[in-house]
Amino acid sequence: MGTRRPFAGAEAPAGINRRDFVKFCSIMAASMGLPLEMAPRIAAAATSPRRPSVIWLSAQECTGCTETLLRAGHPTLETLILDLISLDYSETLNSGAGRQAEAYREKMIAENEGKFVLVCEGSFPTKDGGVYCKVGGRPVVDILRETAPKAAAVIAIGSCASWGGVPSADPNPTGAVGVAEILADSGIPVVNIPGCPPNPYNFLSTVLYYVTFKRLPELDDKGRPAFAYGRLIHENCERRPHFDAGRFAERFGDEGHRKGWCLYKLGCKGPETFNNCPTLRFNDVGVWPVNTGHPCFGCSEQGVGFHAPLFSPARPLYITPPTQFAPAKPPRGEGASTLAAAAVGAAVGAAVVAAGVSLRNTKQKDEDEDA
Ligand code: FSX
Ligand code: SF4
Ligand code: F3S
Repeated sequence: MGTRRPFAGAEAPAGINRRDFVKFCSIMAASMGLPLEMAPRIAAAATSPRRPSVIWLSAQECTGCTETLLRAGHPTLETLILDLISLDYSETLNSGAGRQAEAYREKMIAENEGKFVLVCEGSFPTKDGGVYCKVGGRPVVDILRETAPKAAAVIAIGSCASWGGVPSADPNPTGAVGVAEILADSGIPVVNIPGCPPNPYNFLSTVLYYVTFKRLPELDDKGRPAFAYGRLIHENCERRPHFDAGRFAERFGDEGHRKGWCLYKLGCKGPETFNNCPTLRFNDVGVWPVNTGHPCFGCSEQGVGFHAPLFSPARPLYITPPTQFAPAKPPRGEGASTLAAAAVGAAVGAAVVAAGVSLRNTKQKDEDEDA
């Protein structure tokens, strides 16, 4: 009797070869923290002809979130997104416009009530009755309020939709807030996928999880999928050994910067930002802000990106042991002195952080006293 192949029956979507598809589903299972045995279930769900209807609302944003999904360097992503869901309304991608598009949105919502996924991109203005962002002549915030209760799930994509993002930066002239704040009294749960833009794979994994298991993934206390936002950037950063050894770039272009040392003193917010950028990376070529030489500015963290000054020291939330270590065996000739320096350096790193925190606290105290 022959054994059934685990991926039997799950044909790869058109345009993707089967080997790539099987590999992709295995990577997705791993990135969601699931055992590899789940990969065939994910493959079956991803290729099911029953695709969830998605209504995609756009409010105050730059369209970067849509762009990051659809202009991905790897064709698999775009193909899978559009194969996985039935995108029934999206202002960026609609072929119709005006009254025709609005009428189609209402029709799709009525036909799929209780079953569609509402994806929101951008922040929602609340000042002056929400007049600062209108769609079809109506404040988009009103469209959100009437649509969300009819959806099966609500996903806020990007930092703008999660907690206001760019449009909510001081002085926040439109009273921009995220979806969860608008729906706070409704009891409707909102999944936040923050980032400006977010990593498209974090969105794809969340949707894949939903279509595979018919429920939302585990969320943290800020509504983010725990599998993607469970760790501080600082915990997985490849520059972390330099932080622990007390080696910091002091200025852009100085020797430390050129040598790839830690960017903490240039304002890196990795120690207070939860995201998987160092492990997932972007654009299929392994880049992320810190490995291009730019400090993380906390684009995905509530109250950090677009709110904290760019070059001010981060408030390290906690100091954990690094997940990546400097080589235990020092390079030839450096011997014990390197290890001793590393031990001293770890203390230096902690001291620098403590100094940064106390600097911040003093500054805050001064501001409080001035207020
Ligand atoms: Fe905001 Fe997304 Fe940044 Fe832009 O739409 S999260 S400004 S990448 O586009 O909402
Ligand atoms: Fe990496 Fe920034 Fe942490 Fe330095 S402070 S180790 S650059 S995340
Ligand atoms: Fe944003 Fe920082 Fe990642 S700036 S993209 S959260 S490294």
